[in-house]
Amino acid sequence: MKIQQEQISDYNQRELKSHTESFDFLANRLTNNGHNVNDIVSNLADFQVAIPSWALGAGGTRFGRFGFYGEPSNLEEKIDDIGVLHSLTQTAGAVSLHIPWDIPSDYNTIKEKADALNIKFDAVNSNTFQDQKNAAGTYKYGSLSNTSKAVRDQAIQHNLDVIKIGDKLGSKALTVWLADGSCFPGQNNFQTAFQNTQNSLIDIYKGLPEDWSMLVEYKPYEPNFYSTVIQDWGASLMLANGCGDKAYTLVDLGHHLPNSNIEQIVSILQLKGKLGGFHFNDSKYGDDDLTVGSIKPYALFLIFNELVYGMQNNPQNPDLAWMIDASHNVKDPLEDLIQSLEAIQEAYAKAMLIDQKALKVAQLDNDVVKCQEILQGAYRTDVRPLIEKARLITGGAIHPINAYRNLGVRDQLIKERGKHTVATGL
Ligand SMILES: [Mn+2]
Repeated sequence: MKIQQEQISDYNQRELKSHTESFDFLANRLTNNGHNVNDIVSNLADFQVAIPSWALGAGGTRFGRFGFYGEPSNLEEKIDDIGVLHSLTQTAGAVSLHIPWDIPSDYNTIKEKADALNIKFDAVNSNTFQDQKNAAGTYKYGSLSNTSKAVRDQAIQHNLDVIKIGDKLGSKALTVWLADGSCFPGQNNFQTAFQNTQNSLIDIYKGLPEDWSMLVEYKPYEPNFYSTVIQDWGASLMLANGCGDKAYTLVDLGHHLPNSNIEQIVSILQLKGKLGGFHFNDSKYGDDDLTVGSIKPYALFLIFNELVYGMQNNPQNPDLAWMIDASHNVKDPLEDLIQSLEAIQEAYAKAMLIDQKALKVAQLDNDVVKCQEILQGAYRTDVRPLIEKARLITGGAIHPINAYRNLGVRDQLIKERGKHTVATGL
């Protein structure tokens, strides 16, 4: 399934009048308030978020999984789906592969397909949270932190293999998320587990190509329910610092205890030049993996405020690897991903409307009310016409969800793939 450019242009023609009216109105207002609308639209058009290769099928919980018709059953079809997302939104120009779920059988075919769809290979993800077929050692009691050297070596080798796979495709980063930890007090020696993890990460780090980076993700609980070895940003930062300049912390929105001040975490990590990657999702209770912006859009906006500030003021911090890390249990995964992409762009656009100069003055004056007025003034602006404009000028659809339904994409996928295909990895 490939969407043709004329299909999108035809669709846009029908929406153009209404878009132009709302865009002109907003652009005029923003320009009068001193904003450079062209810069904002062009930043939005440039912003690309990686789609993880495992997110194109239905997700599930430990209680079960309800499949979704027409799921991609191999990596080629997954790349096709990302192509659909990218042609509609022009924001999904990257894929983040999960190994071993998505090892290419033919590297050239996959690369050509991705190239033709304008999709890059972003960070590759290793998996030591499941045992692999025919593996000698088990990760039941940990991988990089395991008390057994043989198991640690197996997990290190897996990560080195993942780097090789990513290198063949043009990836430049390895993301490490560990399920390692303990379910019961006394099960683990915290210090030994941490030190084993540090040493294992150093061995992996040594295998990074020169222009690669390593992203260390953290999570406070689950699947281990008493402790995780890399439980928070502090542990991640210590491990990254213990490896070297090319190792960074990765923040996943869902990997925090309730009410953590995530915007403060990203801010300080950028100050220290150590924020390397960012995973988007949303949650109500824990790591719920819900659609981005569906529960706490204001929190997302505050996080983007810090991200934008960092991108503008922290040259010591690298460009970030952005990825959606959500699970699609009851929605069409492609529609869910479009909604997430739109929520990300919306938060980004609103953050760009914050008058940083005025905010600084208000902060220096300790004018707390004014500070809040500035933030909320930006947040309350309906920025959707700016996002529509960014899509329009890059060849995307003015309203991607409508276009997706209008073009009958899912029906077409079911026709091509059948009803009962199952995406790998879930
Ligand atoms: Mn994640």
